[in-house]
Amino acid sequence: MNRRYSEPVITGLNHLASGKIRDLYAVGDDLLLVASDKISAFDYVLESEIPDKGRILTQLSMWWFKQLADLVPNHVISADVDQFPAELQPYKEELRGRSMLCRKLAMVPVECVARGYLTGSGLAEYEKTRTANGVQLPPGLVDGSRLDRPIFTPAMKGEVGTHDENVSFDVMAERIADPELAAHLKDLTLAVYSRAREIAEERGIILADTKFEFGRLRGGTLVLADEVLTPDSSRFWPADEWKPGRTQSSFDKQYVRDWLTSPASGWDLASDTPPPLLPPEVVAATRARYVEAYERLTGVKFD
Ligand code: Q0Z
Repeated sequence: MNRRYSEPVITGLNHLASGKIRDLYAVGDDLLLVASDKISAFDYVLESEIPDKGRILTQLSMWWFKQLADLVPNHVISADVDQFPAELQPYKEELRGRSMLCRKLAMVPVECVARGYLTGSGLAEYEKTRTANGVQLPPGLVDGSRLDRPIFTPAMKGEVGTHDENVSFDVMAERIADPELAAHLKDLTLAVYSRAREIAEERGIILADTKFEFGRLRGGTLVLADEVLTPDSSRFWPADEWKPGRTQSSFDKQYVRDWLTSPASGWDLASDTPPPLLPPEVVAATRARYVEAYERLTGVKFD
């Protein structure tokens, strides 16, 4: 697959790592997580950016951390650039709204996925064996079916360049060699997801599934890390379009996917060539969807 990784956006900072669309820097003993405006689709990072996407997703993550604070502590020290350490002040306008200063944790090497609706890799396994990550599910479920009881479907790093591998709870517990930690991860993941699913549902957004990352403080306290419950770490579906039995519309990326796979784009998904630039109207419509998700969930206008 032809993936292009971003250059670290802020020269002058101690760059540690980059994801497809985010960058991580060391700041003293802490970490700075910076969200870009980049967007991925069909496993490509697109040439076009979505204005304000990094700020929207960072503010949404911060809002969720506050909603969840009674269930789990989180890694955030501050997302207010005016409170950042002196060494970051030269970059504050670049960082404003889209960065979080975080405690550095010992990360648990498990992608903690919760699913409240069946789709994607969960559906694929279900269709073969009526299980997801080894968990038995009721008969008759189809793409997009709601699960009355959300399930924990952990994933772990496979070979480099491949997607994470879904594993059963027992395999995950074996691999981390800590059954108590495994049980704690499952309980926290399901508690946090269930709370979030309920909140989102009240606001017309289906949070089909989500991925959490946890780490531990010195002393062992389990802490929720990374970004949380954004459209980049979760599947968001518009509730008013939900119809089990077909691929659901993506709350945020549907315009991008529809245009890229339409004749208008001139692009062939099977071609192994990178996707073209998005037309301005697709960029604008997509930005509007991110803003709408933020505003519907938080009830706050995005400035
Ligand atoms: C998160 C990632 C990104 C690349 C490491 N609080 C933490 N303590 C220790 N490690 C991490 C965190 Cl959040 C950590 N990632 C994911 C984010 C770019 C990779 F922006 N990697």
